[in-house]
Amino acid sequence: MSNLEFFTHPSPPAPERLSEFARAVLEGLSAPEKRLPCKFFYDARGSVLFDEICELAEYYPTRTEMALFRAHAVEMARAMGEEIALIEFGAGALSKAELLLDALDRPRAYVPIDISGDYLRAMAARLKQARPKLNVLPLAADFTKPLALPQCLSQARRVGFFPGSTIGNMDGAEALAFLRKAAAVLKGGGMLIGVDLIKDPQILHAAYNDAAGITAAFNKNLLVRANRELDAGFDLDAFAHYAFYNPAQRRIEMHLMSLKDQDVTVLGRRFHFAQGETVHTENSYKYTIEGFRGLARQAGFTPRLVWSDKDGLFSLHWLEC
Ligand code: AVJ
Repeated sequence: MSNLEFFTHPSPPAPERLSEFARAVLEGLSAPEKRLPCKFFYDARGSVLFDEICELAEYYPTRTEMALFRAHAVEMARAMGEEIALIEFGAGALSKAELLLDALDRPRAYVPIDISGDYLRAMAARLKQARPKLNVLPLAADFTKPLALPQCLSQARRVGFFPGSTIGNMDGAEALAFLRKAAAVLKGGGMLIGVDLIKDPQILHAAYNDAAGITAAFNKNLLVRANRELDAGFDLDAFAHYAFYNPAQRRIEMHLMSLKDQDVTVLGRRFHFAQGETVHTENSYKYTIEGFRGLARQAGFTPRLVWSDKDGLFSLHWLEC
């Protein structure tokens, strides 16, 4: 190998030196059906785009769930109990927890967990300013991995909080495994969990294909992130946002579709995309109320109260463990 070749074609970095995102992209684009895990949407820009999605007219889950908190926070807080440690999985902007925290009887701690570290610290600092007496313990972590809770919580009644139907991003086996682990960590307490419901597919379709194109930008942000962090060469105009409801699987699927035959380089490796080929970027599973209660039971929870809006769009479940 000549020197020139050495410099123009550096060998790809050894796998163990790569970031988790890098490994996921290389692996996901090498698979026969290309895929990327949805958790990588949430860099700083992705977290802001997600907040914008939550404000969209077409995106019913956030406002429906917020209305359920406003209407039933007192009843929810009573079920959760007094002096609890509230542990939120995927806390985002913390806006849902605020409604609950107002209703809770002397909460001992609020532990927001989020993968978007800088965003989480900024949101936690803002919450701390608004509520100086609340013990806010932000944890920048991937909650799908084993995680260590602060030692000081071992004696407290621990209650999980998992709103937004984030559980919908997991397939059945992943959801069951997550709920089992949560039940072990929260033993003696419980969990309040938001679950999106099966409904008219046109409502679902609109929610993931908004007119303003924010969901498309959120989806394509994966490519923007790869271009920035992995020296990738994705042409954003050569990929389309593609989201649809798959009724057999009871899920919304999001994909990025290649609009032409093309090769894209990522970390010095070349990947081919045929015209019409897709990268599967997210699933968002929808449940029936009874179906979800069955899953919770299988995971070792006892399902108790359920709250739902009159149109049956969204549900909140209080589970004991
Ligand atoms: C993060 C699970 C609430 O599945 O609805 C929104 C993410 N993706 N629009 C969902 C999302 C596209 C969202 N959750």
